[in-house]
Amino acid sequence: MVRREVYGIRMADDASPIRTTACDPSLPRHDWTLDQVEALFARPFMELVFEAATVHRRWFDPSEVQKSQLLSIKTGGCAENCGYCSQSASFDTGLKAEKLMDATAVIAEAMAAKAGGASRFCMGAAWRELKDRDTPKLATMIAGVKALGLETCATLGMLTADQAQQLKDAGLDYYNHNLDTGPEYYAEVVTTRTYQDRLDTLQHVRDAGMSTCCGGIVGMGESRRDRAGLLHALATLPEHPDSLPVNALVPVTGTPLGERVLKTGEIDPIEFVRTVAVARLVCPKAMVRLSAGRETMSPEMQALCFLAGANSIFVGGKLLTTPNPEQDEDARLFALLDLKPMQPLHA
Ligand code: SAM
Ligand code: DTB
Ligand code: SF4
Repeated sequence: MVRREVYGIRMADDASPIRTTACDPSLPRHDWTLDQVEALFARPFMELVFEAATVHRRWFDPSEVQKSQLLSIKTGGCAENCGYCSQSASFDTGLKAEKLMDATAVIAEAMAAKAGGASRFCMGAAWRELKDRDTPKLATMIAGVKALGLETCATLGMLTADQAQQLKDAGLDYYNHNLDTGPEYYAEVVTTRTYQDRLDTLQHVRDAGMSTCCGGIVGMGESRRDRAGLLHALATLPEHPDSLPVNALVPVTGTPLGERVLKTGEIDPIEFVRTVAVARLVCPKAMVRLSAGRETMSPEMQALCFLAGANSIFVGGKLLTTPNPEQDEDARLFALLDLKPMQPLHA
């Protein structure tokens, strides 16, 4: 029987579950099996990075990296118990809760972000779900940020179908809602909402015609199978995420998962790069964002991530509540690696 190799997985020509796209492994597929995704993780590292870099080049200019900037518009006091999060009211992390910012202050921050070189502005709120009473204020913020010529993104917890439509009508381009980890490990991370709750909000976002930003966190004590489970869940969504953030856990004192990692040590950096590479392979057209955790990554590590297919970062000295490399540091990184900022698609 004639056999061929796709990402090193030997396939029988006519019995292959991936036969429809096997001729061109850079084409998006939605029929990945968990075993296939795990097999990608097990590829020899150099092959994996080469394959991811090859697919990256099929869809993107590898010298371009998108810059997004985050702002916490409502900090702390969150009703969810995500075991990694500084903002959960369930853990004593020393963070002071603040109320929702005024639209004018948010728009001023967006202006500064644009002046600093960001092309997308993401507004984050420590909410379990959006409350209808806050929607008008958010609509004003979103419209104001959009009017600056920035792509708009928000992450506000769970949404109903109506709320998603209202945000879209206000000018919201992207909605961030992460699956965080694979379905098997999910209950170790959060118990106040289900995987299905997250999937439902993502469906409302897609139905409203917004682009999705959906990814997860690596280094929370999960297994490689769990990381494959996350990427399998993302790659088998009805539509692949438009943006796929890969966060490295920022260990926060006082959070259960942060405390555990502070004791046991962080994930092997090469395993993190593997996760970025597999994300690029299974969601080839997504913007793969090297998200939280860059503060402690060396330039060499970040270069490997860009080589493995990451093409987006958060810029500015702060993520939501934790530090991020300052502008001048990223300017040096871009110069060192001959990278240039990507122009916005939606603005
Ligand atoms: N409350 C909303 C929600 O959870 O969807 C929006 C804000 S929440 C902080 C956005 C995402 O940030 C989370 O889904 C998680 O993936 C990421 N995140 C939060 N804390 C983190 C940490 N300590 N390290 C890495 N990623 C983190
Ligand atoms: C995402 O995946 N990462 C960002 C954004 N989406 C909202 C948030 C990272 C937060 C890191 C921890 C903090 O600063 O509180
Ligand atoms: Fe709340 Fe979001 Fe933090 Fe979870 S990740 S505790 S939902 S702010």
